[in-house]
Amino acid sequence: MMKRTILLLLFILPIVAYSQIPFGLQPSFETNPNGHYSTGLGIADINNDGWKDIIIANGNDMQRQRLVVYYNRGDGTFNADPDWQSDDIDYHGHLAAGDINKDGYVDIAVSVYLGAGGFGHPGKVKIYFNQGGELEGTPSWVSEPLYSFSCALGDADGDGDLDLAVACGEPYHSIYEPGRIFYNIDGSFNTTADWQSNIAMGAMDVAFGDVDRNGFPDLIFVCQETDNYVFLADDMGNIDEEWDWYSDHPDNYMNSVDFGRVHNASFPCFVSTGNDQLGGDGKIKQFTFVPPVPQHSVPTWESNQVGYGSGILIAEVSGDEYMDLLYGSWWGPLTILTGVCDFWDPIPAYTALETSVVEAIMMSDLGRFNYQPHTATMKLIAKVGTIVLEHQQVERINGVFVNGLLIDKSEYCHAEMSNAISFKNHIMPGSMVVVEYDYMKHGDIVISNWDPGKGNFIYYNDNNPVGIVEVPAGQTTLEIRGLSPVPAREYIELSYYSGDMHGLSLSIHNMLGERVLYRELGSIQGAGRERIGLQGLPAGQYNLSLHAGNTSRQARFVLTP
Ligand SMILES: [Ca+2]
Ligand SMILES: [Ca+2]
Ligand SMILES: [Ca+2]
Ligand SMILES: [Ca+2]
Repeated sequence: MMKRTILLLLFILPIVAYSQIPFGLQPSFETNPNGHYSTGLGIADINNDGWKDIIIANGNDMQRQRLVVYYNRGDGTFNADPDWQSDDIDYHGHLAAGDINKDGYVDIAVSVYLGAGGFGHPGKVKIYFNQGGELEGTPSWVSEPLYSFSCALGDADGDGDLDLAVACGEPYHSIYEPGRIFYNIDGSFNTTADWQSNIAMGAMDVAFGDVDRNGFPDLIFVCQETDNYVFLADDMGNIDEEWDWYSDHPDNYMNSVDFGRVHNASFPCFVSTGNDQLGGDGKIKQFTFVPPVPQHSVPTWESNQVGYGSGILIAEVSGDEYMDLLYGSWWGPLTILTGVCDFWDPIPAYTALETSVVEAIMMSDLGRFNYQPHTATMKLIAKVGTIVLEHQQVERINGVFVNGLLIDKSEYCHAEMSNAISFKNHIMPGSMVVVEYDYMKHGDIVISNWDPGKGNFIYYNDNNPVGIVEVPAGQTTLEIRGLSPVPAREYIELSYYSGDMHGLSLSIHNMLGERVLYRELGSIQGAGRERIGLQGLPAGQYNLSLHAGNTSRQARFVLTP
């Protein structure tokens, strides 16, 4: 029923009025509410089938509930009820996704705001490791007690693995705590934080971002009651325990943060939603960092009043080169501001009709209809530990080459959907780095909703079809729907669609144009999958071609040793 509704909405909605914003005014899909106080949101391929799944942490400060996963049905659509749930319950806050132990499977770190006794009892942060395509039922790592509403994954010590940064504090009762970092030690963690900020904060959110552009990610905390703080990394990538910047701004009551820049020519900035439940003016603030980073600065831009501002995301949705700003609020609509110059037009370009208590907003092309392959070539003039790709939402990294050599995944790390890649061996001046990746174009919007009577929302992008596309009889179509795993090891699996009955064949060529493999797939109409063994082929880049009649489709992949 839901799929039919989606298709109808796409045709009925007045898309002319919002021609540059490709979303309908109502969610295209809503999960069953199930009484969930949904808070944490992640988009990542948990079961390694090549399709990104939706991970939701439920509970907030309302009820002890479960972490759940909705698996992608292989076409960008989802079941209305979770396909997986954790065995344990907690007052779950926000989450972070990334392959923490580098076994090829995405792991999930989750903040827990309160302890089992509720307010007055500190929560914790914990990690559910992915065991070969399924998260473990109970987290195998749990931190010391602390109040935490949010956490982030990034390289905080310049060694090319994902460390866990934790926003700490409980502003409802004016409990301030130091921010924490737990360093990744070959995939495991001490239960007591290795790093503590030298100042206590009422931090609600945390983000990694190279604020001073020294080639190493820094740490941003946004707070309620206390100021916001930035802690800079030194030239070895170690983040300072002493604060380096604070926001010069009275009555600071911030909820969520995102880091990025409005345009490739812009300086780095972070944006944060004001939430005036406890104080402040309830506006979104932007802080821009023009080097050298001062000790404190005022916002470079403010929105009109939002009120109970919550989830926020910098993403390109309007089709120009300027990043747009998506935000939500408690009992408010999804709202989109379009980027102009180095900030955002405060008059919304889009306001949804549906309201909800928005917690987190993310974007990804869930049906992989418009993954954009891109090759970034960077000649470095100074030593760096982390490179930042020009596209804000990176769907997947297909291969990383340093001075012409494909490097193994154990040599670098990146958090899911992040455009920062951190290296174990710092990249020396004069080196050439090439990154093959797919970035998001025409992404879908996913929103976690706290309302126990509302589900989580997906707004599908009007530029993409939804689900498996029905093709009228007689129309010739041929599609490569996916190649996985990326990069390939020993084999690659092709998923494809053929609209007509055709004799299908595939061939693989190396970068010299030599054909290294040819296979007949038989006469096939509809969707299919084919696993292709690659044993004996040298590591490197290859082109795969799928042929049907006079039509062919190509896709490139990387094979690692
Ligand atoms: Ca999946
Ligand atoms: Ca893992
Ligand atoms: Ca690290
Ligand atoms: Ca930095």
